[in-house]
Amino acid sequence: MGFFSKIKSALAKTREAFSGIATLFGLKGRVDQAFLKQLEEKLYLADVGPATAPIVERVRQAFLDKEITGEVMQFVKQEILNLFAGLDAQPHFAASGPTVLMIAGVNGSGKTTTIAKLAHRFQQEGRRVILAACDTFRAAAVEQLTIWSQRLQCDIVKGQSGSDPASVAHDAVTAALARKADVLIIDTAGRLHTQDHLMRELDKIRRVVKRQIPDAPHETLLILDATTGQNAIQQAMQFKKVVECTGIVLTKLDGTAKGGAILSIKQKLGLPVKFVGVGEKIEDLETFDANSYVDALFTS
Ligand SMILES: Nc1nc2c(ncn2[C@@H]2O[C@H](COP(=O)(O)OP(=O)(O)OP(=O)(O)O)[C@@H](O)[C@H]2O)c(=O)[nH]1
Ligand SMILES: [Mg+2]
Repeated sequence: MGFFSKIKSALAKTREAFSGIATLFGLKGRVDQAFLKQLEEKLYLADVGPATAPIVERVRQAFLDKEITGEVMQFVKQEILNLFAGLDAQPHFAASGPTVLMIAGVNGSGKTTTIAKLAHRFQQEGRRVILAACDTFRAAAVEQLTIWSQRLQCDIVKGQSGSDPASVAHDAVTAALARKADVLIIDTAGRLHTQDHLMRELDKIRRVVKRQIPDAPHETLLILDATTGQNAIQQAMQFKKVVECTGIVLTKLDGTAKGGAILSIKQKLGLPVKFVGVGEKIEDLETFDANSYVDALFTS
């Protein structure tokens, strides 16, 4: 399945929310206050959030008192697409030597699952992957990642339970360099933004990694659970204050009607969505493509 069909089925519930919007454009009538009100309501229902008002305002300016036509829908689609403009959704790789990816996000957002999916994807591309189990707070977290490494048949570097995550990261970078790995993916604890010391630790991991590979981590991906909609964005804003993030992975896009929240990510965070999680299986991770996303939203 290509991105379009996958994203289309993953967005089933979000599309239900959007289908109301698509229906609006099929109505006979005019772009008047009542129409604009309905457009606004429906965008909010899809959890588009703060991006809603500017979209409605632009439609008002461009079309007030004109007939509702396909042109209006095209305009709204383009407005939505513009929300993603100017951000590079491509993952970055090191020019030479191992690419280091650091994965951060709150408990249960889907970090470990996403790491497995990313590892699988990179392996499919012929890259040699090593995992670093830097979530040393929970023994179960290390076990979970170990099971994935066995399934994926890739190396994993881990420490004793409760050991210093930054020292595990250090060992992992050493291993990645020695074994000439292409990609090192670092799992981190599910941090709550209120836990100051945990945030400081993320920073410490970062610094330790940099000491060995100055331009690493090449990506610091923040994992956000799409089912929490606008809350995920609030969470990300807290994270961003302390951790330098380079992109977002939006997980669990399947099974939520809040997929519209993605539209306010750039506005609120200024970060690109690089990948989306569309299911629990290892292959259920897609690179994000704004055109397909917007087309899928408006396809019945
Ligand atoms: N449906 C769906 N479920 C997902 C997706 N990504 C992750 N999950 C599920 O979300 C749950 C939590 O995932 P984990 O990967 O363990 O999350 P985590 O962030 O590592 O959690 P902690 O280690 O506890 O902080 C698991 O049941 C996953 O199967 C997705 O894209 N779609
Ligand atoms: Mg985990």
